[in-house]
Amino acid sequence: MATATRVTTYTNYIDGEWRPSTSGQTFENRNPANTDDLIGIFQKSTRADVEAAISAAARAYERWRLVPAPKRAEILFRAAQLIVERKENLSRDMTREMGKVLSETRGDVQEALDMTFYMAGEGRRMFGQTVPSELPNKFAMSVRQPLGVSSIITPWNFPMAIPSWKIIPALVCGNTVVFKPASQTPLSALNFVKVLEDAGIPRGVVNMVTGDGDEVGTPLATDAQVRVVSFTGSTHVGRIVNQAAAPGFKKVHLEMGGKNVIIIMDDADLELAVDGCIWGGFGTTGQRCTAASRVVVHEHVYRSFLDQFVARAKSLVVGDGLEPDTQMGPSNSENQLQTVMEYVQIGRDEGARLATGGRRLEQGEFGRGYFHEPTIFADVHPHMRIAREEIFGPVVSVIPCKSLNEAIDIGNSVEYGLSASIYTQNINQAFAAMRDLYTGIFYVNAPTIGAEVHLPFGGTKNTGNGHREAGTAALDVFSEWKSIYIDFSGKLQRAQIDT
Ligand code: UN1
Repeated sequence: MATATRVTTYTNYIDGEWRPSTSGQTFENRNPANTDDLIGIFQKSTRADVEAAISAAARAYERWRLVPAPKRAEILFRAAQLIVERKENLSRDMTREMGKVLSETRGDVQEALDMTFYMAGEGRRMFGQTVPSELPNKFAMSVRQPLGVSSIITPWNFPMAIPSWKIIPALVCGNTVVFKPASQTPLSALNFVKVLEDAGIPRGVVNMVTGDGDEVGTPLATDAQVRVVSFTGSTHVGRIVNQAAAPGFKKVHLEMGGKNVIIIMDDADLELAVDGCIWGGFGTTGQRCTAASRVVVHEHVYRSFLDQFVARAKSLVVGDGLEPDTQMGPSNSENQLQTVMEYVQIGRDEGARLATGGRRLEQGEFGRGYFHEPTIFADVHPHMRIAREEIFGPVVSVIPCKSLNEAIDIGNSVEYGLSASIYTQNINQAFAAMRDLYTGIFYVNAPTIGAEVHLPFGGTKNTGNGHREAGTAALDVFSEWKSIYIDFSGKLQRAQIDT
């Protein structure tokens, strides 16, 4: 683990060995709350490194697929126990490299832990189907089969949770893995791989290669030996991954952008709704694909809601996520912060009313990191770019509405469909919104964030491509069905023949 006094150079993990890249080149990983803090040096890998990792995974697959699923699961169970032991250090490393506050990085590690225990349990289930055959003395069933080498490409906002949602189900199903983490959070990725190594994952079953999207990501999407690609990131990059993988007919699972709405009706518990909007909008500095970046409020309670929401946003303590009082950390990078600042300008130019925030924080300690004020635009019109495009930062658009139907139309008016929520005391309104908001996740009287690992996670429209991760849906991504017919009649029985 990196310490403040000694900077470690970390390597790739290929075929059970920690190896430097053949490029001889590296990149730096710095703390977004304090860029003077150099966390570590990581490998800038090449296509050759990725190919070595894919070949190792392909070789290991021939052994790993034959290990009984409950035995694979025992290793995962040990991994989960190691995460329990290491949780505090893993969380601290994650806050240092990603920026979100310690209570949230503990939550991120907890999600990885939950997923690992959960999937360890699936090793003893992994249910298939048995159905009656249409012929006598014949048995029919289908079983899950692994697919082979799985490419796992993950973002920086959930540096351990998201890799775990992909890698752990891939492994329990019997696949092997080549993992490319985001270049902003390679230490958390490496910490996770180390857990798997220490738990006894056989060599070649999990491989990790760090580096650029183009150089490392492209072969992961195109190499003939890869059978599954699971990607979480922007819709723009997801489309590139999807197109690159298409000629090889790989199974592609994509989890992309969001522009999630919270609807607040005139009978809502406003205090609860304000709490939800603060957490949903500014938790993780707004850098969740589930973030509540739009709040649509009934005109009868609009003023009152807005006053309370703005007051609460103003009172949020921004700072280094390792400080116990901090409630909101920095943006993850200068680039990300620039995007936030561009959208603030776009919102102003479009005529939205800046109700609070809107500035980069640069005074004193803030000057060393990528900090921005929690920002609320009021009186936003649904056609404005700030109400339609994913910002991935601490910027929330508040939009007035006159009815539930109008709120649902606004909710559905964006290209994304990940998560949505309604605050109301009226069960009829709650159910109507649940049915009619076209998203993969829906909440009643809770914000748009906070999905649990044993339910399917994913979205509609340009958020995804029809698959879901987490829950047993994850098994569907990382396995395919084999249907088996066993004829014990001792004679030729011909199906689909009229007699
Ligand atoms: C993401 O932002 O990509 O539901 C994942 C949530 C978290 C996961 C978010 N459990 O907000």
